[in-house]
Amino acid sequence: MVTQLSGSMETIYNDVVKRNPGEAEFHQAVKEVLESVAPALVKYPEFVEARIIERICEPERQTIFRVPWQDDKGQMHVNRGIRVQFNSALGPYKGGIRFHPSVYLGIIKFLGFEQIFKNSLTGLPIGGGKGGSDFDPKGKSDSEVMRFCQSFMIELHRLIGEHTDVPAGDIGVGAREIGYMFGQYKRLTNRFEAGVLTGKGLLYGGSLARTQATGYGCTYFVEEMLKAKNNSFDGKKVVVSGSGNVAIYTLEKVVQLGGKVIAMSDSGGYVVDEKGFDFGTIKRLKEVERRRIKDYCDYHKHARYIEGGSIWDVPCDIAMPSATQNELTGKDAKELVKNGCIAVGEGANMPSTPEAIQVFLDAGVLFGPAKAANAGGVATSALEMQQNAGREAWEFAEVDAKLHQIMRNIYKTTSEAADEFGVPGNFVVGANIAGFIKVARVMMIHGLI
Ligand code: NDP
Ligand code: 2IT
Repeated sequence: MVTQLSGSMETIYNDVVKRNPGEAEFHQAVKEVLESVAPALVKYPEFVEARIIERICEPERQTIFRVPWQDDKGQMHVNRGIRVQFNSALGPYKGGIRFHPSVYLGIIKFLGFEQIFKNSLTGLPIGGGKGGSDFDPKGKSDSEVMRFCQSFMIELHRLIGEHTDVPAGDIGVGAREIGYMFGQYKRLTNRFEAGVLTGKGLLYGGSLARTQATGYGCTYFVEEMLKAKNNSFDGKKVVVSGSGNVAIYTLEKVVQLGGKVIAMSDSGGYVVDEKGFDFGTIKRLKEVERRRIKDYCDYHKHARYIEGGSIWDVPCDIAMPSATQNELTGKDAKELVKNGCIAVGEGANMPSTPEAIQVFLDAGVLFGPAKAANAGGVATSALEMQQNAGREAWEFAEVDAKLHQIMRNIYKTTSEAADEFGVPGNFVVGANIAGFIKVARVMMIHGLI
């Protein structure tokens, strides 16, 4: 990665920091893209003239709203809802909704900003956006979650639509929440507009393989990186952080490809199972019973739970961070490299700190950045939109085959861009440039908007 910003890029970056005070995650995401795309601006000086970088860093629209709701005891609460509609050059705004107490504007903006380039890489017609709330779904009853989702949608419904903005899930938002939000949207608009949300249940317009798509896609991306080095998942020890949607289906696909997942986590700590995690147990524990990762040890007595600590201390061949932003630090990266890690696939968004990324690149570790590696989720959301538009429901194998092909294409596009711009093997620069150029070209075509 180019670690220094060039003069004009530094001016733009400083301006972004000044205009968006206190939004550290957004600054971090912008900085990485600005560092990466400098060589593309030499090839396309017209982007500089048209102020594409400045325009791309400014969301087209951002909305913050009050979400009042009542708990089961009748007590009233207020949370904050956010939707950032970042860029619609390539299609309707598209990106998930996150419910987590840490959510604030800076997190939603970093996610929305990254989503622009990720969605561009998929090759599908989707712009970039993101939303969320500081609501904490943990420990809430189904009816509390429902009331919250309904209240959230009372505001959100004005902003979204199948041709305008199409939200989906992210941390804390899965099929249950999407169901409640869809029901409320239908009620408020009097329209069964299937394509307004993705990640829907299979009984009312959801796509087979969307639930699996991010984890499967990330594993396919790492498989491509390994294949290019005549290597594979076969016999590899893999550490997957988190134990949510992305982590669960990363586990399933890694096992299918002959690897063994030896550690998984949640925000409380991590479990090590040297024999390899059992997919059935994890799926039941997390998706049905909504329990904690430490409860895995109740079913597999040989496994051990470590409270707190860093999951990256567990020696492995492949690391797949799939929990949250900045969960893998420079120190963690050094530990992974020391223990012989050969590849990293980012299932989460921005899970590695800039220092960690530099350590991996310096050590020649195959590094699949989030924008490329976890794009399978949103790509399959776009496939869900296609099915909804055609009132079709494709077979699991058909969607999975399309997802697999999309991930192969993303790998190819990313690695070719890295080669073309003089940094072979640097998929951070490759993904940022490839994603950026397409959006920038369309922004030029659309004129000054
Ligand atoms: P889930 O809510 O299903 O799972 C999140 C997991 O990460 C949980 O195990 C959770 O632990 C852990 N986690 C969340 N926040 C923190 C934190 N602050 N510190 C430590 N652990 C944390 O979310 P997803 O699996 O959907 O999302 C995981 C990541 O993947 C996110 O970065 C998301 O943006 C990204 N992503 C998701 C896509 C999708 O399709 N769902 C698509 C592309 C990227 P706990 O239960 O203890 O909170
Ligand atoms: O970060 C992401 O790409 C997602 N949370 C999925 C977004 C989507 O619209 O499917």
